[in-house]
Amino acid sequence: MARVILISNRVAIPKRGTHPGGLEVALKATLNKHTCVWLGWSGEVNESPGTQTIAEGKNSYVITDLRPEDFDEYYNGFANRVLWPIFHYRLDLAEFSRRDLSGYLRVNERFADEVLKLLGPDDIVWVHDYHLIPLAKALRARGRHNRIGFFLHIPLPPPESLTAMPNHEALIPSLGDYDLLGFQTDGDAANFARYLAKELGTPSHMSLRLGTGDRAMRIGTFPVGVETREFTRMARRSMKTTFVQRVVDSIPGFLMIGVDRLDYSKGITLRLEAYERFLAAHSEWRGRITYLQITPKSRSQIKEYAEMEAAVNAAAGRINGTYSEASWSPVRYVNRPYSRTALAGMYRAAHVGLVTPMRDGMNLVAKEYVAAQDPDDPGVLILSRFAGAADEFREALLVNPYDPDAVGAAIARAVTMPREERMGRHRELYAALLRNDISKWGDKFLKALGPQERERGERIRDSLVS
Ligand code: ADQ
Repeated sequence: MARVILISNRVAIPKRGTHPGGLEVALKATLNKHTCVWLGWSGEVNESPGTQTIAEGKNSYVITDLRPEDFDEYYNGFANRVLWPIFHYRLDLAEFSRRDLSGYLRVNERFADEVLKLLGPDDIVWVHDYHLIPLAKALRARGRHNRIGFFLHIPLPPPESLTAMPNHEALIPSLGDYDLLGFQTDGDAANFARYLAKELGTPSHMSLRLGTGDRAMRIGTFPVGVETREFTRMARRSMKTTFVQRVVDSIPGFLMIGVDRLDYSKGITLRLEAYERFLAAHSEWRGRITYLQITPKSRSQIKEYAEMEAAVNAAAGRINGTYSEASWSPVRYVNRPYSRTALAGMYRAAHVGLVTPMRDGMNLVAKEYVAAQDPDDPGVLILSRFAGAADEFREALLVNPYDPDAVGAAIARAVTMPREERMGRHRELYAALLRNDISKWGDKFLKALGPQERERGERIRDSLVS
């Protein structure tokens, strides 16, 4: 079988403790089954960037540094100040500059040069996420005809928003140089098809001829999942550890948990407001529920993130100032990461999982929370209807995160939900998790991308991959 070349902004090297979100877990099965090379940014910034190759069993990891201007223009600039907000439906937060765009394109060219050094003719290339949209185009320009797939981990907005991005006319159609485009939900895939129909006049049924030569690009939906049964076992074991027991013992009454990177897309400020309304309307719960919000900081160099950090601090401080007593604080706000095991145990200990992003590609926290529950006495998941996970999790308490009163009412419903109902909902949610277990995710994508599919010719071109 051909090698799989994985390319993403950050690389998770085993035993080095790097945590690029859920990507490491998502790619675990692929890394185990195939011979892989995983290439990306080392996380280091310096004037004379180097590239390092680390062998680990049959796989290898190629990490390359960024120059200071690359870090500013590519990472903090175009990727996180333009693509991230626009793709999360936040046109108001996008700050476009031509300099950042050219930095973004330059780093993509550099990544393409690095890939070229190791790419064999039969290798399959799998590119991840919004940082690397033009990578296939850069590889095609270097004469490479390998199968190249792209998976977008974040949402794709409707064309009405996407077209507000300066230079979208060049960037978005460059996705046509991939053989397969994977999205988290059917809604994202449909938004992309609508963009193509509107902007390029491509027929909007999902068989697309775009890009160079006679290649047919296809699009499909591949919802990211978690390692369900393994996570359940981990949560069960972790619940018994001294660490989790201490957390449990330190909390009078019910525990409600939120776990997110500190990011405006996650809706943490409005979520706190919802909890405040719940406490105001339900005085009987004061002293009997604690909301633990675990939120490691991210992208702090970007102004919008620093502002949001201040807003979250202020909201948590206000609620604690208003409602705390000597023996109880309503909010416990923690700015640090925890191990996966510790998180699993805390999820299991929590009576309510509060996951209310304003917009999210999938949201793995919602899935981890469900996987962690005790099926005989499960907690209740409150989930934003704007998380990709809501497509699969119809039995969660689905809420509109823009409506703090409704989220507050959902908290009241969750803490009083009878056990039978909790068990019934959990059964359905768990079944949904198993249907899209992460162990099958990589295979589904690679199978759809692989050369065996190409040989089947026209028939494949006419089908939507799912
Ligand atoms: P993220 O925006 O990073 O991912 P999410 O899907 O919630 O969001 O994944 C976060 C991961 O980080 C989870 O596995 C979670 O356990 C972990 N994490 C969060 N806080 C932590 C903490 N304090 N300590 C340790 N670990 C923590 C992007 C997209 C999502 C999409 C994923 C995967 O934005 O929509 O679901 O990629 O495709």
